[in-house]
Amino acid sequence: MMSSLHADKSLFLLFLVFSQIVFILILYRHGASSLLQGFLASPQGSWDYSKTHNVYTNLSVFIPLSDEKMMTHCPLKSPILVGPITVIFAKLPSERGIVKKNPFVQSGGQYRPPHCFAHYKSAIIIPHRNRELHLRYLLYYLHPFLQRQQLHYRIYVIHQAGNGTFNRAKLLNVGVKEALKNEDWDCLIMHDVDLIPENDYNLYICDHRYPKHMSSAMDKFKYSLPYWSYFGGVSAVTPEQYLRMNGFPNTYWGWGGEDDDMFMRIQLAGMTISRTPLSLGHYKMIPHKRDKENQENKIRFTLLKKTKRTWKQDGINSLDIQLISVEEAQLYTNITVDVGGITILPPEKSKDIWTFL
Ligand code: UD2
Ligand code: MN
Repeated sequence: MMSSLHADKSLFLLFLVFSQIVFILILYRHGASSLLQGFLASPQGSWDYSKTHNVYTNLSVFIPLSDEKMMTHCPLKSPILVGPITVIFAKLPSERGIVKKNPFVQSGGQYRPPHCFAHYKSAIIIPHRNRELHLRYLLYYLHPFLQRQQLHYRIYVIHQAGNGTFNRAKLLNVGVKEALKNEDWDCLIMHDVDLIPENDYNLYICDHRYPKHMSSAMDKFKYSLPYWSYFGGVSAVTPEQYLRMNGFPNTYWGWGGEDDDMFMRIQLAGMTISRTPLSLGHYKMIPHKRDKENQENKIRFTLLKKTKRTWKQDGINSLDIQLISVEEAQLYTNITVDVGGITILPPEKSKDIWTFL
């Protein structure tokens, strides 16, 4: 009897040691925040997108506390997440309508849960020009989406002034710099204006190990990755990760390449990326044509070949812009900036405006 008890005890101890080793290995390989994300994002694995919920579901349960001293931290797992969201682009909501539906959003598009202290502070940074309708849809969907995650957040729209060639990555650099003047954000989320998240378990928080690619499964790519190093669409970096990779390149004018450069500089800075699982990273892109002043960047492959040599000089440490205005609109902070570039009219194609560095 005694010896079998003894054997049981040793077996149990062995089991404990073994499970601890497994736990440490998982932590080492996947990091605490992905464990947390895994814990929060139940049910794990696959999601059923044939059953979806209205994006404004459950928000009325958040009521401000009459006595702020009674306020405690929000629970780690928001109890009102719903999973798949109904995303349709039929009737365009009015700006006033969106404001009415989001009574707790403060001037500048900022929100803090009115009933508890948020665990995370995220800045959403949107490069923008002449996509007002896309912006309206995004604001309609994103505000309630983020509120259900119980985040402290603020939406920044970085508007490129003039009609020179678009420069997405440079606008993102401006957004990060300006956002960090407001608040010590835990997480900086780079967000295309035309991408709508389809699952609110896709948390808008950073992975503290590595920059995180969030739009891993988009309808335009049939909900799969277009290529393994893809980093376009929506991504999240901590301020530390951002500084470590010297921000984003300023030298990509027009469409394409800047996202691959971001991926490359992450590796060059000794990091790698993490990625939201495909079943969770579902996004719909509002269908659109290529914008007139966002011509394909034909020299992007030449630039990418040079990144290894240029990333330490070209980035947040070399950002050169003229800030035109910072305004607090009702649903977002509107930053307008002149990102430079030279605009010339080629003689034979005088209707096309070309910009280059
Ligand atoms: C892809 C990537 C995008 C970026 C781009 C190449 C996806 C979903 N996204 O977008 O992250 O890497 O390729 O540069 O694959 N924008 C304006 N006004 C303009 C032009 C662009 O607001 O005139 C902004 C807007 O936020 C837009 C983003 O820049 O979502 C990317 O431009 P796009 O949507 O024309 O390019 P797309 O869909 O191929
Ligand atoms: Mn797009």
